[in-house]
Amino acid sequence: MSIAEKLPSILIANRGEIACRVIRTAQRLGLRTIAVYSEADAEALFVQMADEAYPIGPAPARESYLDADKILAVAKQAGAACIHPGYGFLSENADFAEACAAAGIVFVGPPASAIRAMGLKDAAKALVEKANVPVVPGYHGAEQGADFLRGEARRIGYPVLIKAVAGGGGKGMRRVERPEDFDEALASAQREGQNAFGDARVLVEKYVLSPRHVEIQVFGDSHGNVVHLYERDCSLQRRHQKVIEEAPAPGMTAEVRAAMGRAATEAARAVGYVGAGTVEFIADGREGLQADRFYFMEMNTRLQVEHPVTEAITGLDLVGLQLKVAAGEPLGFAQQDVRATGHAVEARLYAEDPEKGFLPSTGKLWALQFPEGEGIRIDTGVEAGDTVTPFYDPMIAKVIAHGATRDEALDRLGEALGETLVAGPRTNLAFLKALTEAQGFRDGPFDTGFIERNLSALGAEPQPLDAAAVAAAALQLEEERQLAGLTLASERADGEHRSPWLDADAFSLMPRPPLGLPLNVDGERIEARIEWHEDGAIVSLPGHDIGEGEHEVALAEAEPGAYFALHRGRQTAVSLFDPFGVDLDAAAGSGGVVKAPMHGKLIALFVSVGDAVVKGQRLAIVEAMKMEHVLTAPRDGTVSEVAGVPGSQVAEGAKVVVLGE
Ligand code: MV4
Repeated sequence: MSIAEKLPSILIANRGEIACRVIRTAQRLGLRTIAVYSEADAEALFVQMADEAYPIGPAPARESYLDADKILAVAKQAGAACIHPGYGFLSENADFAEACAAAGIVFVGPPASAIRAMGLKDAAKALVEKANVPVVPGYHGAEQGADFLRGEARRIGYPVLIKAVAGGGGKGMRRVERPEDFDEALASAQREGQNAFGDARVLVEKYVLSPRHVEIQVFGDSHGNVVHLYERDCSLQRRHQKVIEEAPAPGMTAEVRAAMGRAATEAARAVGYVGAGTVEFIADGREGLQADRFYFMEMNTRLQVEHPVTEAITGLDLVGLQLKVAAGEPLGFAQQDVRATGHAVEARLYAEDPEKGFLPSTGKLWALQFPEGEGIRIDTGVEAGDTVTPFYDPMIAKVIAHGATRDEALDRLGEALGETLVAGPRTNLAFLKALTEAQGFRDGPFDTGFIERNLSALGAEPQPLDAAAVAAAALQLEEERQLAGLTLASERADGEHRSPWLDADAFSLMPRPPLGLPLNVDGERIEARIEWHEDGAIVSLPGHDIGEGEHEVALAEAEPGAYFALHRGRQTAVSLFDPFGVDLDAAAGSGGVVKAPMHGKLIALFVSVGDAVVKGQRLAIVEAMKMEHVLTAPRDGTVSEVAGVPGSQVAEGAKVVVLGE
């Protein structure tokens, strides 16, 4: 019996690229696909792709993609045989998995008991330790008093890491170097754990130095088979957000792979695992990967964002395998049948601004274009014209490259990124391209601190004006201005209302004088000077070197007279200067205004009006997306204004503290 005979229809309880990804395989296998969507996603690609689609509520995830009851009601109404949760949202919600089963709908994922067993860090560690899986030395017990835990930290030896028991993704995690810093770090980790997960309990571990994140993809079926599909290296992260993932891991040996693969499948067996899962290890990377220097971190009981690199090297369709296993069939292959070919890398293209501390960026995608090429795969859930909203993860696409060697894969990835065009929101495109070329990443070994140590070399700091981009846009705008017959104030100095240079006859008779074209460049007024010569025009910008352009500038029109000039992965917004259209706030620069990085809650304020502060001093803490963001002074100064009191909500970009001289 085929998969589609056992599971004729599937509801995808997710959105964006992963919903598209699941739909593609489900349709290939002949399943009827059912999408659910929030008000923000009515026009989204995944809704268009699905055979059927049902609205499930307002944009905030809590009222739509996280509303288990609503999704189950739709599943019953539409007659869905199974539900694929994707990643995030309800994917690791044991209650939801159970509710599906109770409704007679197959949950495409592990049994609820396995999700629960791996959900709590301390319990999961104790459990896998019994199955002979190595765990980091530490205290994972119930006693939570500060004095006791400080004693445990001393016993374990500094540096230590305090982690919220219910944590994940770095939330509620504090590295402590010295005993005297222990209490403050403990209080902060407990507070974050309480706020984010409603659980203030922590565990204390030895801090693994030069940590590398290596994870093993595992698969189980309902017949007791468990295999692993090699490893992925996800060490290239920033603040626990993966940036580039790859398979296999650089420096992996057959011996370490066998040991890690065995540990991962043992961990999976220990909880009766069925379906796709990932066992995360942390490896001490100081002397290369070693069979006795990796430790179980956690198990993710879902399909992961980075699964395409595993698909690229193994040639397997992991969603197809999930459906096969969900239909009750055996995997159909054994460990020794799993082969890997070549090397694969994945880069996550995000709507965020590396030049502004990776702040999420939103807005309409005026242009979006991806290349095709040998070994290139693009997984995306958006198209030109869509809007990146603040409601969901701002990932625009995953760019995946496969090659015979790591170098070839990285070359292909870099080339693909170079041919990718995005206009509208700021993106990390240039940053990703720089990473593919970074010597330290190319040569290895690199650990999870690589990005943070190389921010400047990777261009993740304010960059000077892209004069080549502005020049290209200036010429385009000037050409359009001539075609439209618009005159500039400077051309009207003599009282004429029509420039003689817009008149074809006059143009042919006289040499054309240089022109000063007033522009709005990313909210700043800049005058471009255009000079005409026999073989074309030359643009110069006062105080800026345009340089020889070996890289093409692509122009994406936003509205008449306004362009995004795309150049080397960066964008510059250029329009004819309109004094009433300028964002004065942006043009003035932030100076001493310290703003909330995201929508959130002000949970601590350390200064009041009149306080003298020094650059880098902590001013306030904003809690957003369940994480604490410390706001620091951008320079020395005196506090001239404090907006808000602890406990109050702050909007993204709202000023929190203002510094005077
Ligand atoms: C650690 C560690 C060092 N020692 N545990 C970060 C997220 C969470 N999954 C576990 N993490 C870490 N746990 C010990 N005992 C360093 C990290 C860590 C890290 C781990 C994986 C990937 C990126 C990381 C970045 C910083 C810290």
